[in-house]
Amino acid sequence: MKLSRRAVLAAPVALAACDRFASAEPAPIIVPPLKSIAPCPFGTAVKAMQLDDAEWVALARANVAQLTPEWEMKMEYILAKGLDRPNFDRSDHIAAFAQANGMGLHGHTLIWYAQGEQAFAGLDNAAFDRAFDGYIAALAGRYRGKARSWDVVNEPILDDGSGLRDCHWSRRYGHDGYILRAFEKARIADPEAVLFLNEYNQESVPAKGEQFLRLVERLLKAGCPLQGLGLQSHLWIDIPDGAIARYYGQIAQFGLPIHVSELDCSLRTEKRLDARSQANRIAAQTARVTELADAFMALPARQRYAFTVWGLRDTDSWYRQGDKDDGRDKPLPFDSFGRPNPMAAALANAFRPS
Ligand code: 9MR
Repeated sequence: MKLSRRAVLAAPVALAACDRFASAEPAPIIVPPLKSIAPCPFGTAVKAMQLDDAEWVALARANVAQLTPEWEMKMEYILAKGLDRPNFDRSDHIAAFAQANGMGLHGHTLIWYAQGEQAFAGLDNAAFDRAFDGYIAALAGRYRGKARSWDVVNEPILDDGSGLRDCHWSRRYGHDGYILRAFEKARIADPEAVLFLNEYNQESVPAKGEQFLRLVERLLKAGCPLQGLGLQSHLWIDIPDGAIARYYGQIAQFGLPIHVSELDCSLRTEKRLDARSQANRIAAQTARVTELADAFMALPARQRYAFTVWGLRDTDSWYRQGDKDDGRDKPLPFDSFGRPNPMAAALANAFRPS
């Protein structure tokens, strides 16, 4: 029964409680390897440099069955030297590591409003078309048979959900037009890969979720080879209770595979005065992650495509890089030493069959 399972995993090691020498250190959290209990491939984002970090490699081999390149399969890296000098060295390295370790590879991302503006600047229409189609053909074609799926288009919707973003792609092909074109070209480049539309805040910002559902409807009606829906799931602790579960009830209607594609849950809030303790924030995080994982588990098995976290250790997170790092956020399932966080226990509890 669910409650008792949760209690077991979250409970301190019983012996420690009886030991008069027990320290005040919280008892270790013990979880099975996440890939062994997830209902589908359990994945993580990866940066090529992590492949040289023995601790990261050991944690990944134990827990994950699939990799998503965090940034080195994007235009910002591949086209850094220009359209005519694409650089696939790091994405090749990640793909080879995945293959050597029996892990799946999820391609991220072919077309994104945030990338490629500089590389495509100044092209006339015919050259733009050649470059757009050629990029997708080159990248998706290169990993044909290696990537099991692709985020073909990333984040097309405005943050407030009021419509689709204007960008260099939409200015040439129209708002739905660039998405349709990208999917068609990806389909040709790799006829077997599962093609995803990927977006954040669908389950947390109702207007954005609504806009995503309408976009999916239009694309399917237009004959787009869209085959999967990516919910990035960059969660935060104050998402209202029930919002995530409600959205899963709506998005499941299409019958398409769903990928939790970039899960993390920041403990930070934007409230200027927020005196909540770290323990209180972690309890809220557990509630949000549990709601998400339970909603995913409630999908029909054929719709549970993969479940990916956006990094393994807190210190691997984009929230903990550079200026953004407050030194305290714990958005991921493992701490900086690779020990399970409460988030790992929340996932394990949701994944394990009752
Ligand atoms: O985590 C990624 C970070 O390392 C990169 O610098 C950044 C820009 O490429 O992208 C981050 O990942 C984003 C993902 O590609 C799309 N959804 C939001 C993610 C977090 O910003």
